[in-house]
Amino acid sequence: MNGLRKSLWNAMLILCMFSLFLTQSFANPLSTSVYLLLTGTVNKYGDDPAMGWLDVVAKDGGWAKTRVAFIIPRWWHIPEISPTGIHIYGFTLVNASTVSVQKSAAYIAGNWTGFHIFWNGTSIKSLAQAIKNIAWIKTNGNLSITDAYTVFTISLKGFEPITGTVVHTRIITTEDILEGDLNYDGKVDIRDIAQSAKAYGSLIGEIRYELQADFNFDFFVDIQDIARVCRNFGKSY
Ligand SMILES: [Ca+2]
Ligand SMILES: [Ca+2]
Repeated sequence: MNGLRKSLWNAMLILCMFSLFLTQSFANPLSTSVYLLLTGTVNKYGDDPAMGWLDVVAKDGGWAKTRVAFIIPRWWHIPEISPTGIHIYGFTLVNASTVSVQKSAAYIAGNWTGFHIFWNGTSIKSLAQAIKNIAWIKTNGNLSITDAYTVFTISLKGFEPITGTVVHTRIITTEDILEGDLNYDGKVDIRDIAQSAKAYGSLIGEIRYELQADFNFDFFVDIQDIARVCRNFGKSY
């Protein structure tokens, strides 16, 4: 661990301990609900092979946070279309109209915003530039998770179907869930901080980037994201 990373790590821990101290006495009893926490990998965009992630946190009959981001490295199979570039897509649910979490399937529908950028793949600087110039597109559609939580399809108006495989599912009945539990083990602790620290400073499209760690979905994992892990540090659900 170099000096800078070590100081950063210490700063995060101090911030987390402070958040813990501040929030100790604010327990808020609520009635219980069914929650779904799920991650998946994107395998296809239409007929094209794609690589990426799906991240879902949903409350049955209530709200949902759903994000998907993936790349299409077309040079694999159609070199004449884009010999050196990468297509990057991202979508986030902004307003859920239906959130249904059942025993073996889930369905989430509503309004989404999304983007499609083409990165020429030459440098991180050109990727940062492409992200800066993102034109957000409004759309609507749904995420359908089926077959006992093994596969998913996202159907959005104006786009090809996004399909993939579920990697991890947790369905719990509890009063409330906590933001910042990156590994979905029911507590926000040092492991979650470590996971977000690993992605710290990364940009969407880079190997280290982790969708779950990018809480505000601005395609960077920075101190604002780490602060949101810290907010619930030491708590469990
Ligand atoms: Ca955790
Ligand atoms: Ca972020």
